[in-house]
Amino acid sequence: MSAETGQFDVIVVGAGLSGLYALYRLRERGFTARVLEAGSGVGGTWYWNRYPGARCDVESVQYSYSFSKELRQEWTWSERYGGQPEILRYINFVADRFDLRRDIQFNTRVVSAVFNDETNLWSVETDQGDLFSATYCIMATGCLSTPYEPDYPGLGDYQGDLYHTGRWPHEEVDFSGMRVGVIGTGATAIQLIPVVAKQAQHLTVFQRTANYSIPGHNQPADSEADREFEANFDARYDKARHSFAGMSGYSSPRVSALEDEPAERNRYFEERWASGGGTFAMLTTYRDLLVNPEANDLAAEFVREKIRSIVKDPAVAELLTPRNQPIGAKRLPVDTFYFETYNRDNVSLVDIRSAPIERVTAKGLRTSERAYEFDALILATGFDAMTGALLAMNVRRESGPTLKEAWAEGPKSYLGIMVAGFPNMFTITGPGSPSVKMNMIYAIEQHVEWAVDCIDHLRSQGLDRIAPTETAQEDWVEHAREVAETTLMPEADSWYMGANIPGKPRVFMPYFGGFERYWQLCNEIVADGYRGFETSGPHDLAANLTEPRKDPVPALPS
Ligand code: N01
Repeated sequence: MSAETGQFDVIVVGAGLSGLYALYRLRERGFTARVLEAGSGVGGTWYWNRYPGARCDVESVQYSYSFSKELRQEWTWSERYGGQPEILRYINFVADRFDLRRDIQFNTRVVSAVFNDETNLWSVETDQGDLFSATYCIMATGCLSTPYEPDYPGLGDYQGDLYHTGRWPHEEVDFSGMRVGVIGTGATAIQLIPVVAKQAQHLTVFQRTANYSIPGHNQPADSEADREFEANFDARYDKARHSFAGMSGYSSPRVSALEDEPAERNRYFEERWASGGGTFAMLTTYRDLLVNPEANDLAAEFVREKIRSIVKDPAVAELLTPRNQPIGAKRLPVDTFYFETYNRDNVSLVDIRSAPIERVTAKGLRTSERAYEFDALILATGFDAMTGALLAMNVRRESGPTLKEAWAEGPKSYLGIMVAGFPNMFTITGPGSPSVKMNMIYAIEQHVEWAVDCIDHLRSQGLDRIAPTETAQEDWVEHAREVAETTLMPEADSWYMGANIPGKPRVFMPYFGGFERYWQLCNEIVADGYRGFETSGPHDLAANLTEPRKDPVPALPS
């Protein structure tokens, strides 16, 4: 591939759900943009995470772009919770529907992005040797896009098939007749284990921390309900916007879990467990589940009791029972027969908390107690979340510190969307925004719209530079910290806290004040003349900023 150079109004990094919508929106406003994507196709997290059982745990109709009525009406989901292949087909459909591919460069990983104060341009370099420049950079790099591989001694010596769930091969992997090992019992492993167990001759699961999980009760889409959702879309979307997690259809928690009688509480938990409403259904039962340890433990104990009732071997059930961590303080997975899978004869569970993995060997691995041999080893060990992809690039201001230096004590941003000292760079669903604590797709749309409106506003004002003030950023970081500390979130060793990555600062990274509050605040800040931001311009090359194109977006078929 020959190296390219070029100047655009905006460089977008990543062609997942965020990058695609950013491109659509930028074109709509007449900006020139180039999207740079490391993968060979669109889809981001849904492109990379192709492991068996991968599925969204937000209902498909709510995990769809809202911005185009035509798009909503042209696409029909086949399942209540879409599987990865169908979600990837949907994202490809969107790319084709809006003719987005012509502005996307695939197989191109951004290695550095440097802002020059004099030219007012970002210089963006790729691993293909390209050098692009742009007034604005939209980092659509995803929250869970940098896989984490533990640094086990001997990992390079392993001679069997080695997989990481976050970099799954494109061709089908068949584990039939194989001895398979899986390390990890997070949301990913919980989806993968029941599927691999059905194929493998024997599956050994290495668990460090037991996890809560609730059944998804996935089923074919209810076309009547989906039609009704679309017919009432505006009202449903408005409800989602005014909700904590960007979702509609869940009743708001009414009372404290401590206020209900045990029988009533149990009935209510049972109802939610059976509903298949996922994480949100269970965590919105009572208003204090995520803030009061006593209330939380009632829900936790309900799930523990379910585990004991499902898993037949009491010793295995005991090992699978989470303790000393509040339910919901790690992401609460949604499963399809996860706990039931441990009743199979070909599945065994190994506690690596009491007997840690010491090394990977040519044939398998060795814990402090014994050696295991496998034909295939799967690392379901998660991601360097929220900051991993941003810090993997050399992002810096020519005259200032790198982003890595600026975030040495944890990520700092204003609203999770811009970073003081890094002008004209937008971080879609960045740390400090609700992002992973809500319906991601609505979070993405809100951030993209905010960023593109902001760029458009600058153009209309003859300005071309914006960055948050240090003071506004500090206040936001402090506010986000205070909000998190009123909850049980900091108590778990979760990826939200950066606790899964050795040496990563322990900071609760998402904003947990709820979408409604956040969205309204973002709007107020704009209405108040971009309160907390400094703007300036035009700088030298501002005149190059594109005049709006006349017909930037292909006409929709009638
Ligand atoms: O990653 P995780 P994930 N030695 O970090 C273990 C989203 N998602 O890929 O708990 C041994 O949660 C680790 O053990 P411990 C969702 O937001 C969404 O499963 O740290 N074990 C844990 O068991 C989710 O939260 C969907 O003690 C090690 C596991 O590996 C996020 O992705 C579906 C280890 C990692 O769990 C990440 O989930 C799937 C080590 N050195 C995922 N290092 C949807 O439905 C790690 N582990 C949308």
